[in-house]
Amino acid sequence: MENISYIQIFVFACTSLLVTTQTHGHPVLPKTHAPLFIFGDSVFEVGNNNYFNTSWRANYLPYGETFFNYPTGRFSDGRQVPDFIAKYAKLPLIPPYLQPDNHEFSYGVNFASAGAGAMVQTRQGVTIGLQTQLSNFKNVTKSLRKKLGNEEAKSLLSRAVYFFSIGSNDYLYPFDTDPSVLGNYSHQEYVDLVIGNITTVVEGIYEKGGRNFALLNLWPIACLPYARALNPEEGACYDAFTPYVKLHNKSLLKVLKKLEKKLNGFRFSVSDFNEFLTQRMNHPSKYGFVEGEAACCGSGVYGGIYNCGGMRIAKEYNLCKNVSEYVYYDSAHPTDRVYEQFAKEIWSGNSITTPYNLKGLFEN
Ligand SMILES: *[C@@H]1O[C@H](CO)[C@@H](O)[C@H](O)[C@H]1NC(C)=O
Ligand SMILES: *[C@@H]1O[C@H](CO)[C@@H](O)[C@H](O)[C@H]1NC(C)=O
Ligand SMILES: *[C@@H]1O[C@H](CO)[C@@H](O)[C@H](O)[C@H]1NC(C)=O
Ligand SMILES: *[C@@H]1O[C@H](CO)[C@@H](O)[C@H](O)[C@H]1NC(C)=O
Ligand SMILES: *[C@@H]1O[C@H](CO)[C@@H](O)[C@H](O)[C@H]1NC(C)=O
Ligand SMILES: CC(=O)N[C@H]1CO[C@H](CO)[C@@H](O)[C@@H]1O
Repeated sequence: MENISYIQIFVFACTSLLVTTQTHGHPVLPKTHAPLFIFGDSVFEVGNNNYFNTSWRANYLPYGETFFNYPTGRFSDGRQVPDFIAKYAKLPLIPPYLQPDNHEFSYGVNFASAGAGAMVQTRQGVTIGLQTQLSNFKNVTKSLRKKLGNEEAKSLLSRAVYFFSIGSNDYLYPFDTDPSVLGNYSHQEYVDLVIGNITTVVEGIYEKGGRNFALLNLWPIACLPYARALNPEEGACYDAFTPYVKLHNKSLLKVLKKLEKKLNGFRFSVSDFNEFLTQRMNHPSKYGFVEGEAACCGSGVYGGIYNCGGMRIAKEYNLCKNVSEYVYYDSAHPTDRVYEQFAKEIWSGNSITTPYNLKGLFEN
């Protein structure tokens, strides 16, 4: 296991070396390549949480079993969506911001942290919230300016794509801890706080020169295996989440259209992760899956108890025989195979992605 990670680091270091020596005639990427900066939660996490004290980690087996062959910290049996998008954009694998040996930011970097929300109080202290991810990004822009000079850094940041998966934890967290918090707000008021905080971060990146933003809308969190287990009526979708998801998805699109009008050069893409997953959950066989609702790895009804790997709640857990048959890997996260289908669709398709697909955002 150790060997594999060293080899990966070595390959990455060599790739960086080749690019920094491109004047010697070995360019790996054209000078005008667009980097990928990644923000968000466990859907996009690639290992930041391995570097601070938190139980919100996936750096133990069986996570990573089908692709990397070791647990990288990704909440998946293999890759995450940004891994596929980086590949399609001909970028190297984008490392986590906190990886200590990484000083190469010109292909982008991944700030995402499992458990994170847009609001500061969402799982504060055990995750890197979105506002802190913005501070970390600002720090990266500083080191890019130092390394490349102001002009080239500015150009790089304006070509870059900023990719977000955020919001679900802002709604899940109060249900985990103290649902009465939500009682003080109407659905729309609470959604407005979440969307307001996402907007602040998008605008903060725009101020630093970012122009191309890709966001996922909220997925059907009411029907996650995890939410089904949370439901007092065990096994049914937890419908208390649904109004938030509907309003969030509506408001997100609205606010991005507003920003497009207000901010010169602002371009965006919203991908309907909700519709994509709902289709696969309801009609798994149509998309090559066998099981759309239960998790491959976990325990209890629908595998909804969040203990894949046996490091949380209870040691005993079940692992399915053939992960390719499953839409959900653990109680709250899809499989590598689902992510690959999704990444392909949002990269070059136009059925669930609007107004640009990811390829369109990269071509600028
Ligand atoms: C990590 O956090 C846990 C839970 O808060 C605490 O019990 C433990 O002492 C911490 N470990 C370190 C090394 O700080
Ligand atoms: C900012 O970036 C520098 C250089 O990459 C790093 O040494 C420092 O720890 C970073 N600071 C924060 C607050 O992340
Ligand atoms: C709801 O609001 C009231 C009045 O502002 C406050 O006292 C209370 O702590 C809030 N409840 C929660 C759970 O946040
Ligand atoms: C962001 O969330 C905080 C609560 O964490 C809230 O007080 C604030 O108003 C929100 N910001 C916006 C712009 O909505
Ligand atoms: C695993 O499931 C996939 C998808 O249903 C199927 O194509 C494959 O043949 C299965 N593999 C095994 C070893 O059964
Ligand atoms: C605009 C958008 O994508 N809306 C979706 C948000 O999620 C709900 C499900 O709760 C879908 O019905 C909407 O299509």
